[in-house]
Amino acid sequence: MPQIALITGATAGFGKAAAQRFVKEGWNVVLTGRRKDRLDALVTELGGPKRAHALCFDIRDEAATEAALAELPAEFRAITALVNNAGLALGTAPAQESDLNQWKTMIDTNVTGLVTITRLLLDTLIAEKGIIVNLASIASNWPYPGGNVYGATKAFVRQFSLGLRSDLSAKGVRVTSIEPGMAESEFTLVRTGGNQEAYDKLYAGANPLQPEDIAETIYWVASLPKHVNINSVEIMPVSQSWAPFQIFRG
Ligand code: NDP
Ligand code: 8X3
Repeated sequence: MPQIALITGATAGFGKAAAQRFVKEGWNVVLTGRRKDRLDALVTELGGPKRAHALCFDIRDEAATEAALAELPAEFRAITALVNNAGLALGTAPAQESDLNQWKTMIDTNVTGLVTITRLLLDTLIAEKGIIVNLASIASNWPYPGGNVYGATKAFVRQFSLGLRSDLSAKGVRVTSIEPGMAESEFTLVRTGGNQEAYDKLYAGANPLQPEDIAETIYWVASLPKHVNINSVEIMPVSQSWAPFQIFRG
């Protein structure tokens, strides 16, 4: 029987690339996201309903998440890998100029949504001795101007991953926090409200990470022998590194 990976946020970017990678390696996948047309197209691309099953729901909605999981056909229920990838950043303004609704959307999606689906699937993951792969960020580890709430949600994801590790090691469930730096995807269009100029400027000449690079890492941690746990992986493009601390001189 093929192993099953449930990948949240599979309509674009890392999630879509991860779904393609897992299926290429013989796994079957459950794909989630809000854009049904993209989910349906990906199911077809991945080989149809025997290989992939789509669940269309908003991860911020607990009842919808629970109902979607309850609808899973028997052959997609034995989930051995949960890839908590759905997430977003909204805005790059300093805190004092930020929109509170954007902050709440990031918290509801990146924190509450991720925690909810994880809790709903924990019994299954324990029964399967599975793995949870959480998409954190370099923003979990390194603050930057305008990163305020986005970075805080990703710091939560990293710390939640390590806490889950502590609780689940006796159950044989592995947990990994993946912390990517600059990667080219719709992420920047979402963050900037669809600003193509900002997108082009950010990635120009930077040779950023690509979704396939992250999919490779997700698949790698999931496919290691069951006694090996990668706790966290921080990944940047070679072009990205650290800068000196900023000094405000009043
Ligand atoms: P994309 O914008 O390309 O993809 C984001 C995915 O999340 C989409 O499939 C989207 O699906 C899904 N999603 C967003 N909000 C919701 C929601 N409310 N309900 C259900 N699904 C939702 O971004 P990336 O692939 O780049 O990012 C994936 C993850 O990696 C995110 O958690 C992001 O924070 C993180 N990350 C990204 C980095 C980057 O530079 N790109 C670097 C480090 C981490 P849909 O819109 O169809 O619902
Ligand atoms: C995305 C990476 O540096 O834009 O998580 O926060 S960054």
